[in-house]
Amino acid sequence: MKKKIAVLTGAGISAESGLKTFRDSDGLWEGHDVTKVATPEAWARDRALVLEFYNQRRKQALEVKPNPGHLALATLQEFFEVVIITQNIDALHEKAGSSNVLHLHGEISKVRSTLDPELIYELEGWELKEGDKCGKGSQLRPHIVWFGEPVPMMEPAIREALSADIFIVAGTSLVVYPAAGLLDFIRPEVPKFVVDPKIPETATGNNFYLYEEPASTGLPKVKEYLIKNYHEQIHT
Ligand code: BV8
Repeated sequence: MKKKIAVLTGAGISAESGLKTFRDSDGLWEGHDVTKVATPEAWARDRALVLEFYNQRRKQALEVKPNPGHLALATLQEFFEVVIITQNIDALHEKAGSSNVLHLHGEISKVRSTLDPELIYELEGWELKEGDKCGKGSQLRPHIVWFGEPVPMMEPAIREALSADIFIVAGTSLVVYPAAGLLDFIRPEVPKFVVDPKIPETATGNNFYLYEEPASTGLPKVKEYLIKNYHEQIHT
């Protein structure tokens, strides 16, 4: 029976692929505070600005490649059952080969009806425009969880955290809730690993194995450590 690894990732794991993080110095989008643009109020007040914000990010997300951090997590699937719970809206985990990815905050390549939230489409290309409508004739919006909106994937994510034998946190400042609250559902006996050049407050003094370094070097080390210490070699 393969041990189960749950991984919580954030913007930091995509940083070395070229996608900006939210809270590092230059911030995500020059001059705009994400928590002001990624909201239903902004969508109601200035739809063109919000569409442009996501069109720019979608264009970038379509061009970037996974880095050794994403690839190390994909390789772990050969030795363990792995579920990736990501706050990221890019598809770099999937491009790296991870087959069980749960997007807490939505996906940049998807759009949905503003009339019927069940109507979700894969967007062709990078541009969603004013006037692009769903099958029922209402404007399409990014299939993204904005600040102030509920996180429907939190339930399944909690179930995954509760049943994990090993937990890895990589590239997240653990500032955004309820995502960061996932840590409260890890069983006490479960070994926890964190990979981040600036270990987040929540992970210090909370008996994490600390890898104070970027994802591209830290996650391959965690992968090696887990295979050596937690993968039963099936002696044929
Ligand atoms: C909700 C999609 C209620 C958008 C996102 C006051 C206090 C506490 C909470 C709140 C508060 N006021 C409001 C809230 C709630 C709010 C929240 O948490 N706000 C924060 C800002 C305080 N949360 C919400 O609004 C959520 N909804 O609560 O709804 C509700 C319930 C029922 C009914 C109605 C309403 C919704 C939150 C989801 C928002 N959407 N994303 C988009 O992407 O455009 S969140 C956004 O932040 C991204 O998803 C991102 O992933 C996420 C978290 O950021 P991180 O991923 O952690 O990125 P960050 O830059 O912060 O950190 C990067 C880390 O990487 C750093 O640690 C850095 O050191 C590290 N790093 C850098 N380089 C590397 C690296 N690591 C490894 N390798 C490297 N090379």
